[in-house]
Amino acid sequence: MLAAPSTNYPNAAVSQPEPQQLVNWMPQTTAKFDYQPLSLALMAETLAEKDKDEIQKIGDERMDRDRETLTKDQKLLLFRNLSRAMALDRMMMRIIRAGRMTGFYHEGGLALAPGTAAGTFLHKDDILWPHYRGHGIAHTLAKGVDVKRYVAEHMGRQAGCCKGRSSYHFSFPGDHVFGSSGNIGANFGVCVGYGLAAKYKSSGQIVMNCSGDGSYGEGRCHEAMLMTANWKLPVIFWCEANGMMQHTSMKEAFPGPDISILAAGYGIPALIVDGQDVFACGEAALTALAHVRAGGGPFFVECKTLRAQEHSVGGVNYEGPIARDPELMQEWKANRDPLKLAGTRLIQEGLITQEGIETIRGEAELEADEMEAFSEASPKAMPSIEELLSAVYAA
Ligand SMILES: Cc1ncc(C[n+]2csc(CCOP(=O)(O)OP(=O)(O)O)c2C)c(N)n1
Repeated sequence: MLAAPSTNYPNAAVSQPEPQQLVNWMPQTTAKFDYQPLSLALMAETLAEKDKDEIQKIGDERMDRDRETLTKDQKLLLFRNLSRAMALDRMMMRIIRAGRMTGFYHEGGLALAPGTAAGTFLHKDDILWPHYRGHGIAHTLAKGVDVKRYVAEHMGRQAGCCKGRSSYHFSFPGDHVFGSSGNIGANFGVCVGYGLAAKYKSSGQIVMNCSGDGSYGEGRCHEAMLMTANWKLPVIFWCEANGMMQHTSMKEAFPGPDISILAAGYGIPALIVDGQDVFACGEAALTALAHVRAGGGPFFVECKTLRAQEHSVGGVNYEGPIARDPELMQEWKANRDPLKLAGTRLIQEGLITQEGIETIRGEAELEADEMEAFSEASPKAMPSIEELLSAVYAA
């Protein structure tokens, strides 16, 4: 019988490499890819064609269906929901800048088309975990949830959906909307559970599991992809890829331009779409939903989008130690605004007039103003210690 080692690392003195050796041993993955500058790598139409084709081929081979297309009504609905989401995002920015919000705000800005598309075609019973950018408002309101209590929550009011105690760590259990966690990647494990429960109960529910590209640096994403693929769970991996995670760019953190390549390893079909094009995102959502509803197992959608401002309001807009180019951000705002792009398309296709667009936008602004007034009218939450403790489930 072998003698038990005296320590956990009996040969520690001889086998532990020096830090320098470790660095040399690591595969130099980032050197394998010739990255374009961030601004170009992010835009779907300027993706390295080889990678884009490769991903689409992988997806198409594993899909037993054609991609879905949108009807006129579906396009108009997407446009309306995007208008609402962007109006609400602007209102949230006004509130936080005026010092009337409790906690943080992670501006949605130009990145709200993917979330809008993710929520718009879900059924009421489907489960949604929104991405936290724009605090999930685009996804949540597009699913049909009345989000005024969520606005009140941000303002620390009694009418808030969690009685004004949570800032943006909300949930709407009755609407099957869960999230968000301060722990990036928390969505993965939980969404496997929702998917397993849905399959076990044959409930017909689909899980829309949204998160940023940064969350795919978490090991949990691999477990989630493996389990959902192996058990053919009804889960959509909806990745809102803005190329940044706080102050680190994805080109520093990921060895290739497309996160969705990860799905190939698990046999999960994947689509890459331009996240500034709400209609492309909508088609991807419909395709993913059709695949999953037909029992095809999980599906992966990568929406290439943009973060044209700092990570959260009041922070710095840096990539590593270097400020991100303000002119580039302005250029994106001028040329890559998803609402302007969608409006132009609708007019070109003869689906709406300029007047019609103005009406929808006006209604969206009004709705945002009403939500602000509703929140403002509610008393500030001043819970007693006993009330606070009643909401603590673990310590
Ligand atoms: C486990 C974990 N690691 C790090 C953080 C700090 N953090 C908060 S947001 C964020 C960036 C996430 O990037 P991404 O998921 O791509 O979303 P984005 O903000 O770009 O929309 C990081 C690293 C965290 N909250 N949780």
